[in-house]
Formats: sequence, structure tokens, C-alpha cells
Amino acid sequence: MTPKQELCILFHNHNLMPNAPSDRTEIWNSLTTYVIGHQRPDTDAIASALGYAWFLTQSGYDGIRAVRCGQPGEQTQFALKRFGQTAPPFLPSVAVTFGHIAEAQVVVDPNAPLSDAMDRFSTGEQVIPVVGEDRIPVGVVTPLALARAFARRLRGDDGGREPTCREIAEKVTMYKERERVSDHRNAVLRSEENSVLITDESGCYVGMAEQKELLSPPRAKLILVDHNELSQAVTGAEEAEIVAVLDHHRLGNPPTAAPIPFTVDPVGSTSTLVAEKCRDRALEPPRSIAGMLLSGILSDTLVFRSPTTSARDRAAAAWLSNVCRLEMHQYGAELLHAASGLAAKSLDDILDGDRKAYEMAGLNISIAQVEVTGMQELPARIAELVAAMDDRAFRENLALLCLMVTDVVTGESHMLVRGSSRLIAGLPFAHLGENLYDLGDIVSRKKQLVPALVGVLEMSG
Ligand SMILES: [Mn+2]
Repeated sequence: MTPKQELCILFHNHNLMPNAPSDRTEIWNSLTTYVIGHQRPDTDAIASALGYAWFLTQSGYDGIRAVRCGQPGEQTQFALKRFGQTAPPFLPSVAVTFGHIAEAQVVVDPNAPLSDAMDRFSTGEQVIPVVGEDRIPVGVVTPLALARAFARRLRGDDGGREPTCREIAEKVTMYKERERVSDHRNAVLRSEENSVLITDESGCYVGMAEQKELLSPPRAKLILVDHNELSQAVTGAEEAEIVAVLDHHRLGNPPTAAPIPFTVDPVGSTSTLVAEKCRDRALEPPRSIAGMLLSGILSDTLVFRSPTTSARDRAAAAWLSNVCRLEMHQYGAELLHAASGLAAKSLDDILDGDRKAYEMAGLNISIAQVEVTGMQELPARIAELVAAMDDRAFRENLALLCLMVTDVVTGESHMLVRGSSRLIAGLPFAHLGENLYDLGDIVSRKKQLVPALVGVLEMSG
């Protein structure tokens, strides 16, 4: 077994620790490929990450790990608990930090004689960190510093006493291990130093990094599931290597340097695509994974009531419910009810948790959607929602900002709208009250509401 494989197994076992807390935070490493859903993950984003990581591992890939970049919602937590599955670990960022490129070079003590540093140069090192017993760095010894010390000795300036490493140490630029390399790239490029020194948050020595590593650092490897746009991806994704994409949303993907496996199918959920891959390879997932994938499908399709539902979603769900021996319609109803109500959500969660931008007839339109089980909590939130919507519409220069409130039990939606009053006056929906409209059985933003709005805006344009 190679050290790399050993390390992967180590990570893997860590992942399977039965009582590991679900909020543990990860720092990425370059040996692992992370399967990750979008920010503010929904059940499908968490389920498809877990499922696809399982599938790839079963298919013989090493170092695959499911992670998430946000807190699972109440519905997702319900599903995780139901099937005895631990949430994937939290990976808040895949940006390259100084910690990722620090090499823990052996140090010399400030009080050590200069000859100690000399011995180290003879083994080929270019720069030697000088670090005290308290782990606080004093500077570095370079060949130039050594040459100067020798010149002084030859001239007799040092009175015949051998100087200490502290006396000949030179200043060096220091960075904290959590700082992003990209924030300092220009300074590093301009600098004449070949190396920088890296400390932890309390100023203790961590390691050294060479300039050339700073300019081409290692990159995190990501497999994106349930999204393909960088704006929805984990922080720092623009610095990462996107290895593959598995999704069911419109395209908004970044260009890649090389061709990658890229699957975006118009089905009701990404979990459907994962389940199909398992079924096609005759790989039957354990109940914990099958149950999560089933939850992903039922959640995204609103138990097949959303018009985004395809025959493939139904077939995949039937296969999964058979694997985990579960009646899916009844479980689906429980799952949809487990989502938290409006009263428990912050304004940011309601308005920005699931919001997409569109350009229609040359206008900027933004449509948020929130799922509820009953409209009873909406009236009490309308005033503050309207104020927050006005604020966003102004800041983002939006012609319309819509909030679809979709009742996943009845399969109906209400909509709050702010923006241009001329456009709002042209909306073809029943008026329920100030700023509030009845969308009837519209539940899908992309399949129903967007086409309806495009029609209205083109007519009024
Ligand atoms: Mn999805």
C-alpha cells in the first residue's frame, strides 16, 4: 500500500466514525477529491454528495469524500436521522492558504552558534528558519547572511567570538497559515525573497514556503453535484480544479482547462442521476445511502407533484424504495412536513436561501423560492419581507424581485412581488392582498413561473 492510499483509508475511517459530530470542520488536502453540493444545501445536495461519493468509492476510485459547504436544513436532518446516516463533514472553503503550502523545515535555535546553520547549508538547504524554544520565529539564516558573518570574522570585527544564529538572522516576510495565498500574490510576485515564513494564529512557527510554490500552489479537487455555477459553489471554488459535474440545473458552469465528465440531465433531482449510475452498475447501496437518495428525489420533486418530475425520477425512486424497503409516498409526506416553517427562518434564509437571477426582455429579474407546509406563518412575516425585498431590489438594480412561497403539501404557491409597479400591474395572477399574489398550482420556478413571466415582460416591453 502506498502512503497515499494509507492516508485515504485513514480519512475514510474518520468519515465512518459512528458518533462523529456532524458539524466538524475540514481543511482540504490535495490527496482527496471532494464531492460537494451547493451553498445552503437542500436535501438533494447532501444526498447526492453522499451517494455519488459512495458510488465512486465502490467503483474503485481512491480518496473520494463527501462534504458540504453549509448547514443541513431541518428536512435534511430528519432524513439523515431516519436512515442512520451521518451528515458529511463541513468544508467551509477550498481556497489555497499559506497553511496548505507550508513545509515544516527543521529550525535552528537563536542561541545556537553560526556553525550549526553552516552544517545545514552543506546538506543543501537554501534558507534556515531561526526559531526559539517558545516557537516564535526570530528570522532566517541565508547563505548571504552567512557570507557577511564570515567577512566580519575575517576582518576580525567580531572579536574572535563565533556569532549566534540570532545575531546573523535576517528579517523575513511572515504570513498566517489561514491567510489566502491569492490575497497576497502580487506582494509575493514583487518580493525579492525566495521564501516566506508561515506562523499559526498565535504567531508560532509552522513552516516555510518557497516563492515558486506560492505562484503555483496545489489545488483542491472538486466534484460538483446539484449545481454547476461558481456563484453557488463553496468559497474558493474558483481556485479549485473541477474534476466532474453531476447536476440537473441550467448551465452556468465555469470553463475548465481540460475536458471533464459533465452530466447535466433535465430530471427532477441529482439523486436520480446517482441512483441510475448505481442501478446501471448493479451496485446496491446500503440502506443509509439508498434512503438518502430517495429523500433527495422526493424532496426535489415534491413527491412527484412538481412538473420537473420525469419518468426517470419515478423509476429511480421505485428502485431505491425497494432497496430500503420503504413505502415512498407515506415517507415522502413525512419528509416534506419535516421542513422548518417560515417562523423559524431568518429573512436572509427566506430571501437568499434559494434565489436565482434571470435576464428577461433586457430586465434584471430575481426569483426566490421557499418551501412551507401550510401558508399560516406567511401573513405575520409579510411586512418585514417586503422591506427586505425593497432593499435588495434597490441594491441589485432589479426590475422585479419575486418570492415564491410554495406549499409542498397542497402543491400550491403564493408570491410576494416588489419592483417596477408598471410590470407588477401586468402580472396575470390573482391578487390576494398588498404585494401578494396567488399562483395556483405553480410550484416550479424554471418550468412554470419563468415562462409565464417571460410572456408578460415581452408583451409589456
Ligand atoms: Mn437538486
